[in-house]
Amino acid sequence: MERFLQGCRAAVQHAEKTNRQLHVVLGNESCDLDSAVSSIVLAYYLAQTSDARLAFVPVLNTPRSEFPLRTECTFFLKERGVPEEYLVFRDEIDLHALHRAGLLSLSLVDHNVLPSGDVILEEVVTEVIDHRPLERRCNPKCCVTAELVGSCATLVTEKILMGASQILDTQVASLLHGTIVLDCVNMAPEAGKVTPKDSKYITLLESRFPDLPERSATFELLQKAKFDVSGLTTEQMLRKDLKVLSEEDINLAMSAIYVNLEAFLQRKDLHRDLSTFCQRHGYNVLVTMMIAFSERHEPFRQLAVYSRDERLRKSVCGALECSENPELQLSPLPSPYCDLQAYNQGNTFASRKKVLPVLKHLLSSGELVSAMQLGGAESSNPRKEAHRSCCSRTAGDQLPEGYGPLEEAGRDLTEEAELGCQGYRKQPDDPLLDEETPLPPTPMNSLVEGCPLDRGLPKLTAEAFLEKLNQITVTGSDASRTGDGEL
Ligand SMILES: [Mn+2]
Repeated sequence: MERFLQGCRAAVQHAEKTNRQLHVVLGNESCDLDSAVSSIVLAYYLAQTSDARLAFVPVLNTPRSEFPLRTECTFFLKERGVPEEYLVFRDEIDLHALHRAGLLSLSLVDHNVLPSGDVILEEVVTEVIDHRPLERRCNPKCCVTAELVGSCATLVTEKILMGASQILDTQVASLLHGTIVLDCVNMAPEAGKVTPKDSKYITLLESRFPDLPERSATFELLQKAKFDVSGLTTEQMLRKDLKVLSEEDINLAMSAIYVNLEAFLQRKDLHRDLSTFCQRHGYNVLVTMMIAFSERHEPFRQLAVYSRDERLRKSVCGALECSENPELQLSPLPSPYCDLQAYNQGNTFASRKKVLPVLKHLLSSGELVSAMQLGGAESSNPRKEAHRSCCSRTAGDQLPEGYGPLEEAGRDLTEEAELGCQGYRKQPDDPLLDEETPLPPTPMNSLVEGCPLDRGLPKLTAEAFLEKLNQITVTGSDASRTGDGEL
């Protein structure tokens, strides 16, 4: 596998010089574990079973700099001996230039429609393997495998076992195995993800490779890695699970973080990082919800409201303190910074999903806008002016769909409709996008505006997933207990 991946990097570097045809296996832009493993393993399989004149290259469909946010991917690939430095990321290969040079063909895995920026590449797609509902037009030149199973890795496993099962070794089998276990929530039927085909192929893998790590242990480790933000910078931590509400010139960001407030406040250079983060992205207020677990594995929540603008901060704090639906039962906690207000949230059931509408309501009431205007009228502080012009720049919705920094990427029409908030944006490539749906959706930015699915896709977040896990715990399922215990 290592040698194969090294060869891929070389093939990409020399493609235009050598005029060698590249066949790229591309996952979806969320670059979750399913996409990453499906593209690596399928390319590996194709390289060993197809025309040697072609170079088969797995491409992880995210810039390399974004990859650390996919903590379950970085953890699992490292654990299974796939060196990150050998992988090819989307910003390391110019697919459009290769296409123009007539050197490109594509397999799509874990998605079946290219995002708007890549639509031109559709004419060289020769194969699709996906486990979402098909949204693509029929093209006789393209071979489509689409089945609504729990994991795309199941379909890749099937293809290999049917085609050339001898290429499977323990490493390749364990990559597929772990991915299926994670996507199918440890094969627990209560979670509603696993299908008979997933079970069939995971059992087949286990019978051929009896030394594979045990399912539950793998699931626990992956689940833990997914929420493990300890290796991330503060900026990455804040971006990993972020929602942004906008109204006029005001951008209010709310981030969910799986550490406790104490650990968060103790992070090195936290105050500088918060300030830089808000300035860089034009956020006037940043609300952070910390979710952690007590020794008895009970979840608890804490809130931090950060803003350099005192009026805005006080408005937001006031709205949260006075909220009746839901009542948050906030009690102030000591904070080392005067522009950061910290709280313990007594009502542990009020998830971020429930707190967001409170903030949205505050935004649409115009209170924040007038608070900011008042502030602006009083001072002509150049720093504030710089901050404000930065805000209006990023507040615009005219960004090219699916491009630019994460928090500026395409808008999630589902949540926007749900919250009724104009300007509400969500990352289309939320690493946890897949978690809750019975059928995994195509990445948001693949959806054309006005598509019937725009409003129909369920809302998915790490928290919603957590809530679901907690619910399952009540019914006493094994799978959920492991998940819950680890979080
Ligand atoms: Mn998938």
